[in-house]
Amino acid sequence: MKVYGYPLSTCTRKVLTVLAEKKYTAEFIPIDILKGEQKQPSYLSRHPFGVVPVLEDNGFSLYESRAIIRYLDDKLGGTKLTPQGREDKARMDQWISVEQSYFSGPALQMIKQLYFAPAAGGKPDTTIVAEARPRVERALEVADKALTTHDYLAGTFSLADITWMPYVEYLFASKVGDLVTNRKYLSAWWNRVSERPSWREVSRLGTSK
Ligand SMILES: N[C@@H](CCC(=O)N[C@@H](CS)C(=O)NCC(=O)O)C(=O)O
Repeated sequence: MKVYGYPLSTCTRKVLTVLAEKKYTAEFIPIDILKGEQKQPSYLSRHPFGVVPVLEDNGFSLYESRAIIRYLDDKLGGTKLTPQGREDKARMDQWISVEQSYFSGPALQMIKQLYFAPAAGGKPDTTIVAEARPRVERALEVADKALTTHDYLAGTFSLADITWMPYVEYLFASKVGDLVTNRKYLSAWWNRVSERPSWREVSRLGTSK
């Protein structure tokens, strides 16, 4: 099995975290998105939209991180990351959809301005941050409320938690971790999930903090 990705990329990290949970070692092919390798014809033949990650498994090729992690959980042994019950599984899908629809977009807008722009020697665009921040807060508020009755988004640790984690980590790296720590249940959730050996292993790959 091969994973084409970039270790600091949030979507690559979802895939690597699932592999670590499964204790499965895939061959990692680095694609340097800062150098534009994801737009080279050789890579575009694997991913028509020119982004990472891509999974290749014995002739089967798949892109889109959320599709890849579902495939890996279904295929590989080890810790099951999809709840068995119909309602809990639907709840997991709901939270993956919430991440994609309402959280990661505005979170990445903040992260690009507050983490990546300064890291490249630039200044954050405060207008973009001001526009994105309330949308991030709204998503975190909704998650915090849900976590008052559950330790994890879908009841047990699942793919849903994994899809949220890379963005939450980058909020801390962007020095707006108070958005998380100010929310009691979300903060407790972050402490729980970020202590998992799989996440520690993936975090070590990059110096995002
Ligand atoms: N919906 C895609 C998004 C992939 C994506 O946007 N990847 C980013 C890194 S997290 C990327 O490759 N960016 C480089 C670019 O946009 O050229 C997925 O979930 O896999």
